[in-house]
Amino acid sequence: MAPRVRTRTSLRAALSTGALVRAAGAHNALGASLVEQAGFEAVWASSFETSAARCLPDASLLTMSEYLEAAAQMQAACSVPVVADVDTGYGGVLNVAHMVREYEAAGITAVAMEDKVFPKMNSFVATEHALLDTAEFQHRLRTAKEVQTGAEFFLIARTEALINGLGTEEALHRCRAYAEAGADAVLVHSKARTPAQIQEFLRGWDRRVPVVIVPTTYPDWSADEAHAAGVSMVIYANQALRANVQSVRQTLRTIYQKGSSTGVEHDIAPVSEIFELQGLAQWMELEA
Ligand code: SPV
Ligand code: MG
Repeated sequence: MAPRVRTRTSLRAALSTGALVRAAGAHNALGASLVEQAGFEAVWASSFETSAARCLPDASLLTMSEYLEAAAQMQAACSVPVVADVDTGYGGVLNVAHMVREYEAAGITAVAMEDKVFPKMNSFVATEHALLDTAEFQHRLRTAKEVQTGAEFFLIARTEALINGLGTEEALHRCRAYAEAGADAVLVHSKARTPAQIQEFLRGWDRRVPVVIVPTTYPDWSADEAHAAGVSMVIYANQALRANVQSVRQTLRTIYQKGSSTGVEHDIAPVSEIFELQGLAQWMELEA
């Protein structure tokens, strides 16, 4: 039991103010804490990061329980909401129902589910990215909303239409259908190098539910610009993981080559900061 008292805000509450919600990706509690400390309003429990943390491709290889355990550990360490990336919902309609029950029971109040066929592959991998029928995905969304028990539970419906190579019209058609089926927000993903596709989508969107984007391949479009264009939530899905890989690699290389850690001491966090992230002072108070 962590002795820290945490005030949880829900994603629903954060989005209801109309302010932009910024999320950043993580794969464990430590990463999620760093996201929160940096000021982000939400943590993205990324399937890409969670898979990479196991040195596995983001290809539906881990089970729902493994993704849930990671997301729940992140939520336990944070007071901002964790938005769990639940891929395709881990199977058919019944798997989706089971997923919603399990995630809610574990304290996760926001999930993002995508309209690809299981097993899915990460959106940036050059492969087919087959989509589910719109009606079938609507069925899954309706089921998810039907079985949710808490009023705060928030369902983001993600379309991979643009990832598949279908145009903006198909993405709009699907997102309208998903909103009709009860989705609380839509996520329109793009792997284009500019925000043009997303901007076209936003011009055609009637704003019936909030729009979420993941600007990995079009990083020059700022959060403020996206917000002004009608985006409600921006997810920086994997930058922390990539920063981690680069800096750890560099640090270890230097220590190994120099035969001491002197040269990196100024570039790495002091042990006292790790104590802080561990909540050590509170634990020691508890003992006293
Ligand atoms: C993730 O971070 O797992 C995502 C975003 O779903 S992407 O990797 O772009 O598919
Ligand atoms: Mg993912």
